[in-house]
Amino acid sequence: MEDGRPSAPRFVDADLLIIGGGMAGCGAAYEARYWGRDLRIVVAEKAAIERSGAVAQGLSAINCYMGMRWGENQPEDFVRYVRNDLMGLSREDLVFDIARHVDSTVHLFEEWGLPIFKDPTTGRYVREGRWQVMIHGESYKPIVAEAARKAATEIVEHVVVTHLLPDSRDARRVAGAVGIDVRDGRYVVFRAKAVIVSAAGASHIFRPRSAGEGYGRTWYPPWASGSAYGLLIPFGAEMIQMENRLVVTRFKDGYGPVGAWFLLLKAVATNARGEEFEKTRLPELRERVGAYADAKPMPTCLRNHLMLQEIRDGHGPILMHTERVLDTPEKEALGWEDFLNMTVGQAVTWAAQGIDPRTTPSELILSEPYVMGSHAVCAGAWASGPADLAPPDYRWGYNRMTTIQGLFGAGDAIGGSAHKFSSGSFTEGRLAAKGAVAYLRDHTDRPATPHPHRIAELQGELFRPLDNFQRGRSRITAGSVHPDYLQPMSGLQRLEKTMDEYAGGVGTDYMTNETMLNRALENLTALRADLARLGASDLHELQRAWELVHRVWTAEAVVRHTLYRKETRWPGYYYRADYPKVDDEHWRCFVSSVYDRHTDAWTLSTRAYRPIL
Ligand code: SFD
Ligand code: AMP
Repeated sequence: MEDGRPSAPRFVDADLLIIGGGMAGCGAAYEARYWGRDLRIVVAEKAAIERSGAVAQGLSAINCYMGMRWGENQPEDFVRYVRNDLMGLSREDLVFDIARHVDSTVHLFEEWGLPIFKDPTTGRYVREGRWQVMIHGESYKPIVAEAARKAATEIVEHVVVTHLLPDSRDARRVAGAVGIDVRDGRYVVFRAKAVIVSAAGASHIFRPRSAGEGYGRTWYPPWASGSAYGLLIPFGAEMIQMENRLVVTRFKDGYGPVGAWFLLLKAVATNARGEEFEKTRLPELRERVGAYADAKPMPTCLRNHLMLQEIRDGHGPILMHTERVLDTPEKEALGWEDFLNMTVGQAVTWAAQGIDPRTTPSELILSEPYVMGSHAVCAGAWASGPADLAPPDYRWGYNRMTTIQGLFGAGDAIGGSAHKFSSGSFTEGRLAAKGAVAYLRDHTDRPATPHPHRIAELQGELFRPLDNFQRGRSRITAGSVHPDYLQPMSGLQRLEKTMDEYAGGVGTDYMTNETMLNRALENLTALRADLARLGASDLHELQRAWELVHRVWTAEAVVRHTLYRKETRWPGYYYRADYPKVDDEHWRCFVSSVYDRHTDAWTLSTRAYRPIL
C-alpha cells in the first residue's frame, strides 16, 4: 500500500477470544484456562494489559467484597443493597451470582501479592465501608495481569478491535472479530468459536467539565471508549439500562473519589454555609421520590440530587471537610495515599492549588455522565443468567451469554448488575468464561468465517480514515478545517456538544425532555452518516477514529433508551423534565433495545423486573 502499511491480514485462531484485557478480561482468561486446559485462549487488547483499562493507574479500595468467611455479609444482603441503590431495578440473579463468588476472587488477588489492609488484632481486612476493603493498590493491575498472562495461550496487544464477525451461515452466531494493530498498521482477523466482550464502558460521551489542556481529564479514563457497547450494539445484541448513565460526586478539578472520605474517614460534606444538606433537604426529597428517600443507605443518585439542588439554589460550593478528620499523621497519610494509588491528578491538584487537606476543605462537584455497567449504574447487554437462579425468561443458554450465539460479556459489557467494581468485574469474567467453555464443549464445530471478499471489504472500511486523509489533505483550508474529512477530535467534540446540550449533560444540569432527545437523535444521525468521512493522519488517529465510532453507537443507545423511559427513575443521574416523577406502576422494568444492521432500525421494548428474594 502507498503509505507502507502491511496489506496482508494477520489471522489469529482461537477457541475462545476475549476482547479487552481489563479486570473482566483478565478474570475470563484465568478461569477459561481452569475449565479449558486444552483450549486456545486468546486475549485481544488495545493497550498492554499490565496498565490497561480503568485500573491502569491503580486503585485504593476493592469496592465489592462480602466477607462471608467472617460472617460480615451474605449475598442476599448485597442483592438488597444493589436493588436499593438502583431505585428498585436490578438483575438480581446476576448480582447474587457475583456476590456468592466475589470473595474467592479477592482471596486470589491477595495470594498473588496484592497488599490488602489488615486489622492486626482481628486479622480481618480493614473495611472502608460495608462492601469495600482498603488496598495498597498502585500495582493492582500488573498483579492481576500476571495471572492472565500465565493463563492465556496468546495475548495480542496494541490491537484495537473494531467489529465482531458473524458466522456466514448464521448471522446470529459470532465467528470472531477484526481489528488494527496500532503499532504496525496490520489488519488482524480473529477467528473464534466463542467470544467474550470485556472492552469497557465510556467516558467522553458527554462533554467533560474540563476544557482546554485539561480536556482528557475525566474520572473514568479517556481511553474507556465504550467499545463494549460499540461492538455489541451494531452486531444486534440486545441491550438494557443504557439510559442508566453514571454521574459521580468527585473532588473538583482532580476527580478524586469520595468513598474513603465519607465511609472510612467519616468526613462530612456541607454547603458553603456549613449546613448538612442531606438532612435539611429530606422532606423535599420525600415529596419527589416517596419511600426511596428513606432507603438506607441513600441511593447514590439521590445523594447527587440533593447536592445538585444545593448548588442550583446558590448554596455552593459543596465542601468536603477533610480538615475535620485528618487529625493524626496516619489519617493524613491515608488521605494522600487514597489519591496517589488511584487518582494521582487529585494529589497534584492539591499541590498545584496550595490546598493542605489538614487545614482546608476541598470542593466537591458532580461529574459529567459516564456510560458503564460496573459502578453505581448498570448499562450493558441483556445476558442469560445462572441456571440455579435465573427466572425462566432471564435464561436461554449459558451464563452471561448475550442474545447472540457464542457471544458472551463481562464487566462493563453486561447490563442490570451494578456495583461489581474491579473485583466483581473480574469475577464476572470468570463466570462468563466458565459459561463460554461449557458452550465450547457443546458446540465443537467451527463457525464459518465470512467470505474472503467480505473480509477484504471490511479491511477497506477499517483503513478508510487513512485513505480519506491522504486524498483530502491537500485541500485543507486552514489548520484543521477541510471540506473532505472529519478529524476524530472534531467528531468527538460534536458528539459531546449534542449529548451535553440535549441528552442531559452538565450544561443543562442533567435535564432533558422529549423534544431535546429528538433533537439529539437528529444530530447523531447526521454524525453517524459523517463517520464514513473520518480522516486519520496516522495510526494513532485511526484508533481515535474507531473509538469515536464506538462512542457514537453508545450515545445513540443512551438517547433512545432515555426517550423510551417516560419517568425520572434516577434523579441525580438525569431528569426527564416532562416526566419528573418515579413511576413504579409503569416503569419498574428494564428498557431494552435491539439494533438491526440489515434494516438500520432500532426496536425498543421493556423486560420485566423479577426479584429473586
Ligand atoms: O473509588 C479494548 N473503579 C473502582 N473499582 C474498585 O473496586 N475500587 C475502586 O476504588 C474503584 N474506583 C475507581 C474505579 C475506576 C476508576 C477509573 C477510578 C476509580 C479512577 C471501577 C473499576 O475499575 C471498574 O469497575 C472495572 O475496571 C471494570 O472492569 P472492565 O473489565 O469492564 O473494564 P476495564 O478494566 O476498563 O477493561 C477494559 C479493557 O478493554 C480494553 N479495550 N481492547 C481491544 N479493542 C478495543 N476496542 C478495546 N476497548 C477497550 C481496555 O484497554 C481495557 O484493558 S472508585 O472511583 O469507585
Ligand atoms: P466512590 O469513591 O465515590 O467511587 O465510592 C466508593 C464506594 O463507596 C462505592 O461503593 C460507593 O457507592 C460508596 N459510597 C461513596 N460515598 C458514599 C456515601 N456517602 N454513602 C454510602 N456509600 C458511599
